[in-house]
Amino acid sequence: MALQEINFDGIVGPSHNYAGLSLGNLAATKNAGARSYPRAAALQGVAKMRQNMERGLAQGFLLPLPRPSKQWLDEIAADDDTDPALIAAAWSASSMWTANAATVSPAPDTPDGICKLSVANLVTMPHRSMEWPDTYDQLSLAFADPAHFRVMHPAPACFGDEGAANHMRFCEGHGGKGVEVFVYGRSGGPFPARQHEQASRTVARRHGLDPARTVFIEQNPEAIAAGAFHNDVVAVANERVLFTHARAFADQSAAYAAIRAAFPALEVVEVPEEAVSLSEAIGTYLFNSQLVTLPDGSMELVAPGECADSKAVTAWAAEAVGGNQPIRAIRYVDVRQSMANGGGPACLRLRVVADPAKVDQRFMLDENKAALLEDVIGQYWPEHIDTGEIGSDTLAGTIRIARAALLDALGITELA
Ligand code: SUG
Repeated sequence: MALQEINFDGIVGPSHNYAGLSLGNLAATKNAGARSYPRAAALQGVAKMRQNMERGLAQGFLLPLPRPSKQWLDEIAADDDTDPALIAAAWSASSMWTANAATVSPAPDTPDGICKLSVANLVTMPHRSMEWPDTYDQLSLAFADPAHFRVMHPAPACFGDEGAANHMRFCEGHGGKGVEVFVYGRSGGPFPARQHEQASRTVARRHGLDPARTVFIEQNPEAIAAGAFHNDVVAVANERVLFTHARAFADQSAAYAAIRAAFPALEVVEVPEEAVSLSEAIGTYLFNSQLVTLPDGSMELVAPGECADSKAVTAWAAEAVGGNQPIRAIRYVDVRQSMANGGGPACLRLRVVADPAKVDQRFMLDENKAALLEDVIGQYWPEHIDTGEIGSDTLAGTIRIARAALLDALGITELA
């Protein structure tokens, strides 16, 4: 069985907008009320997927969830006097950030050799808390083969869980046994700690992970307070490499020691505060890059275009990349529409180590399907949305038709 890392990118939904719903997510807050461009946003996402696919990486995708959510609006008994933020919650396209869809423990890490996917409850933010039932249905369809996958319900809602955004896996090669690292928050100054320790521990127990190969680390409260609402804003892992800001964890050297005790081959690429400050790291999303292993075995950082505009980041990259550390190249991608809501290249993808042949093929990308996605998006996705249009019946109709056209084109009618 050929286990590979497959990146499942979320297709940016036709309701993509900037309602400023995520407290502690500085980009989303700063851009509240701005005009969004859903068509451009979704095409930027497809272009990123295409680039990764063209480099020989396995690429899948997940579909936007049904929005505006009728169920949510019914549940809160929305009326004309309801807080606009609660109405806007029903319209968020936040499921595009599939790093928050689930936590994935690949087959080599679980006792029964079945890949476990625990859907995240995302309870800290109202607009995200409504995602999980539809995410569960979609993952159950994409990963339906019970001989290889088990999709699991979220951890109890009293423990906030934000999925793979706070989870890292170290291994010699993706298909081998891994050491899984869960990063949780305890406090974050004025902002909520969205990943609770007990959610991480619950997921690890449910996946049956070997305690000797499982590590729990606290996120630096200063990082949360500075806008790192998920750990993947300040650290990313690939195979034996941890690429991290020096202020990502509550106790940085203890964090490295704990990982190294379970995974002695660990290589840390740490970016010091003097090279790239925490606030510059959060502003550019340097650590929300995808760190990928190319078919020739070398590692590439797929970084947001915003990094290319930062003197500090480009100076760091000029010295580090090609130097005495394992990241051999840096490639900038334009995902500016997603970035303006606090979602970089790594937020937009859920990593699943599996045999691509065992996944429902309708969720795997190839050249024809990429062209099909571009056609449907070009034809149906709204060109722009102003926040004042949120709540409009006409726009709701356009958004529903757009999603239906996509499901129809892909033949994924079970999710209609
Ligand atoms: O949950 N933004 C998302 C961004 C998620 C990024 N994901 C990772 N770091 N893995 C969030 O804060 C803003 C949407 C709005 O305001 O409508 C938003 O939900």
